[in-house]
Amino acid sequence: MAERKGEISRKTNETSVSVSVDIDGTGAASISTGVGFFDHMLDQLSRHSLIDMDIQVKGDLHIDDHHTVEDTGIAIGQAIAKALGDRKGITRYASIDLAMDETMTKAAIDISGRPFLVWNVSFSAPKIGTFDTELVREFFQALAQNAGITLHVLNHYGANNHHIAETCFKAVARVLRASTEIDPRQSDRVPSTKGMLA
Ligand SMILES: [Mn+2]
Repeated sequence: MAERKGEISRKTNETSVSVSVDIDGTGAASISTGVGFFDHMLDQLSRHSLIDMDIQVKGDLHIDDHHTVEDTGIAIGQAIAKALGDRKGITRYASIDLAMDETMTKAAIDISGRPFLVWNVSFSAPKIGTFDTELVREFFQALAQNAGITLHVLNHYGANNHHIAETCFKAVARVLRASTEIDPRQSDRVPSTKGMLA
């Protein structure tokens, strides 16, 4: 099978982002965004998707974390889209209900080529440490848009905001893993009656 790797470098007046991914990796991560909590979440994304991720970001953190988080999501999304190429052979659909202590979060994915995010998650506090909780959605919006995936995330319940955020990243990681896995029963064709997904 051809390698499924993607590399994106993106530079604006607000951020400088370089991302490389290997879909068929082991979850090896080298991540530095300058935002501690975000690094912790991206580490989960890599570890539980088994997608190797090298993510190096320098952003305008003197303003806030917004541009850094959004632009990292854009670059990861673009890198994944590039790595998936024509999406031939992929499983395409996956969903999971992921538990972590008192929290339960569902993620459902369609590697459709059609970007869409349905976000049904709320936080009881505006911050986790110094991290703005509203940026969790911003990240997944940028990811879904740029990867060309339909992504639904629903928090069923939970009390701790760190857990709620972390279950979102872990659940999306697991559905990314399952949906990008090659389906041995149709490994040489695109899983769509349209004949294309890209
Ligand atoms: Mn944690």
